[in-house]
Amino acid sequence: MFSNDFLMGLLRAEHIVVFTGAGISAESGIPTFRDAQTGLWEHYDPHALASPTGFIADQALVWGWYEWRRMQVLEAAPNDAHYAIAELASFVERLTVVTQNVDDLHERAGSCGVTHLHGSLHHPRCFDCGSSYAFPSGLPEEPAGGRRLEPPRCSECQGAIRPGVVWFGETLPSSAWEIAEQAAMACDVFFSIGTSGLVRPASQLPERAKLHGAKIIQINATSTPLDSQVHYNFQGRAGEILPALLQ
Ligand code: BJW
Ligand code: ZN
Repeated sequence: MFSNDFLMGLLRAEHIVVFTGAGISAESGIPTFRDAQTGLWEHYDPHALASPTGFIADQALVWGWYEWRRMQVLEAAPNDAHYAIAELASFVERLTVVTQNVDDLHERAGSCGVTHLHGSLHHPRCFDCGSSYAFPSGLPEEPAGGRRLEPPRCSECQGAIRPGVVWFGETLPSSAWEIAEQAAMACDVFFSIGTSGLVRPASQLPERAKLHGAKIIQINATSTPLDSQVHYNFQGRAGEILPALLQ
């Protein structure tokens, strides 16, 4: 499956960036956003659920939906793709993992210093004053499976607590974006794994890396707009392709 040129390029790399999207967690049972039939946006309205205006319009709908998704993640386990990426760190001088995912499956597989471009399900904050909050660890006794649920209130200002994710129309956390941009511009090899590449500004990272001389490798189950730009394209399941790469 992998040519000698490809493998030698990887071995010589001083800095590898692994950029991931929802597809990497699909084999852990976490739904993607845009896959036909199974994608979240096939069944749920992104304007109502993933925008500040949606939260203002119906806080209980949004908070309940995100609690349902957080439960799914708590009940899921990392898959072979997450583990392969964590293992890759011991083969190369420098590995930067940048994810669009709001789950913590990279961390639970052993990756360190993961950059979350779109925030985290596990770090809610106050909608009004921005104070950070933490959930108690472990599964709650009664998971709130997609039901309407009023969000807790902020102890500082009594504002509503919101999910700690980046919604449409919101800017990405500046420190995370800076790390991702710098890493893309400095790396020799850039992996794009399990992302449709449709959401900006994250989708611009592979192009940025290529402009600065990196080899671009894509692993995705379906074709994407990146297909014509990459040096190596592996179409298939990340949980099969990545472990084969490291054998
Ligand atoms: C596998 C696999 C397996 C499956 N193995 N592969 C017009 C109107 C309004 C806004 C815009 C507009 N035009 C552009 C914008 C900007 C907007 C945007 O890009 N929209 C486009 C969708 C059009 N972007 C933003 O708003 C961003 N902010 C911004 O631009 O700020 C500046 C600004 C501010 C104000 C005004 C204007 C500009 C913020 C984007 C935030 C995205 N948020 C979400 C939700 C996060 C919270 C949550 O989880 O609910 O992030 S949307 C959703 O998409 C989520 C994901 O991180 C993101 C990317 O999705 P991803 O990961 O690529 O998943 P999929 O499902 O798309 O793809 C999965 C792939 O895996 C598929 O290809 C499968 O085939 C594959 N796969 N199984 C390998 N086993
Ligand atoms: Zn507050």
